[in-house]
Amino acid sequence: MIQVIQGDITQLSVDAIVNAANSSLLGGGGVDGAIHRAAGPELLEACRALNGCSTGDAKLTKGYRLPARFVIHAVGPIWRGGYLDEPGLLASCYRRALEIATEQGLHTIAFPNISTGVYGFPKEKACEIAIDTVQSYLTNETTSIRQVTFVCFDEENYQLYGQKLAETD
Ligand code: AR6
Repeated sequence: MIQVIQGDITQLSVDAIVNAANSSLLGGGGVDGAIHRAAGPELLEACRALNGCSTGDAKLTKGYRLPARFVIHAVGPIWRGGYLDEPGLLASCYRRALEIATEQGLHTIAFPNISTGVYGFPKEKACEIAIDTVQSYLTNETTSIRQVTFVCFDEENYQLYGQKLAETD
């Protein structure tokens, strides 16, 4: 089951929230900053031990002070015009997050709108890639995941996700 809500992902009591991280995994602004503030300093310590993460990939930590049990740190691409495999890399980081959740036997996972903030990925295209990748994963793979929540912070993304999910229902 796929749902969309508008709000702050740090408040969610799900098995894992996904972070829109950068390849250093050492924190930043946007949703990454919010997650580190809410999780507490143990999260940064855990991230340091991971030695970074490639674009299009994801890595797991515990959730520490968050209501979520785990954080899956996914690194989306910086949009540079669309000719450097940005769509493929965005799909890849959604898929890697789902694979990690499956490896851990998790049931519920929440995603922010990866790459659509400071990384500048066009929102409509990112929304299509996110929904298509999640739908295809849930249809084609054996997984423990029962619920995927897209957490939109801004109104524009919330509208886009609502429309696209209504079309594909
Ligand atoms: N809950 C849910 N979504 C949020 C929240 C929140 N608390 N805060 C912001 N968003 P961004 P990126 C939305 O810029 O584009 C960081 O510095 C926001 O409205 O957080 O992948 C990292 O360290 C937007 O729709 O991530 C990287 O360096 C979405 O989250 C870089 O930014 C993603 O925006 C990653 O850039």
